[in-house]
Amino acid sequence: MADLPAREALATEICGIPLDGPVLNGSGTFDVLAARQVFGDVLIDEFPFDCYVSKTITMNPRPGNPPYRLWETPSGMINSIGLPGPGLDGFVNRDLRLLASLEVPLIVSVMADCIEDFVVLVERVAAEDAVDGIELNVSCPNVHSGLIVGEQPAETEALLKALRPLTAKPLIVKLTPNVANPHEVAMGAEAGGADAVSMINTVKAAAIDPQTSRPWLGAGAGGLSGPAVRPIALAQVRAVSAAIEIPIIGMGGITDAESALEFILAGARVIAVGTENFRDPKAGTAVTEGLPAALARRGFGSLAEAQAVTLA
Ligand code: RRO
Repeated sequence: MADLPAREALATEICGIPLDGPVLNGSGTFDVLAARQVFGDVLIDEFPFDCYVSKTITMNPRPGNPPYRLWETPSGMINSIGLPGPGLDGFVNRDLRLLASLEVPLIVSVMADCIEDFVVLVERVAAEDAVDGIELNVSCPNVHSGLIVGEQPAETEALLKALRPLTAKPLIVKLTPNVANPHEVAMGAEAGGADAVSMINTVKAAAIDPQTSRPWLGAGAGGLSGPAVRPIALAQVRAVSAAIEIPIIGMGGITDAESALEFILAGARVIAVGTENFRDPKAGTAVTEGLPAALARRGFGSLAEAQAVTLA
């Protein structure tokens, strides 16, 4: 076993944003505002992530989907949250103030159902000094807006071509796993000028209420996440990393340092913890603390050495 890498050996970057380590949160899986209400400043002062990704922001306030919104599965969870949120004004005027006080870089996730609204969201969010990057959520399984941009390579490329001139800040495209060839959508994002892709969003899924024999989730169906989807995510990260040059933020069922490292070895530059945050709000910290030993076990002296591995 190699010597245990020091904490500094986890330092990295994504799209030019310097990071103390490779651990982000998946959008919508760690609500800083709620965490402060429940846990006080503990989780803010010892923040579990090296970069914070906001929940997805929409143009107008939304109530979200009708209940029920969650269903636990073997090794996973189905959600059908449906993007509840304060809308763009509410986010910029209220939530962003707290997020700006975090001591880590901030990526804001946005979603719209037409290019015009994406333009408004990106222009407004990019103008905020506190925002280091923007994630374009083109892959939510829980909103029925007609065309899902992220399922079509040409639509994804056209969206990026419209947004790219609006800002020099990094644009990250959140990919859906619910297509036969995610690498083609990733190539569309790259051709349109994206700086990175993040993957995977949740896998389309449903659950039946044992009492009523009707769909459990209020919206009928939702998205599966957690360790159950990890092998799917790893396969897709491998396929996408072979097809594009821009970096990948890898996620899908990461629970610990070992599973985080699997994503790095599959081709992700950095990783995000999602569903595990619901079980343990300090899961991000646990991943970071376990990484030096996980790297050493595989003979790596730093994160950079693992990032440099290209699997055949
Ligand atoms: O809010 C949601 O229901 C949701 C979103 Br925006 C997403 O991107 N992925 C997901 O599983 N749920």
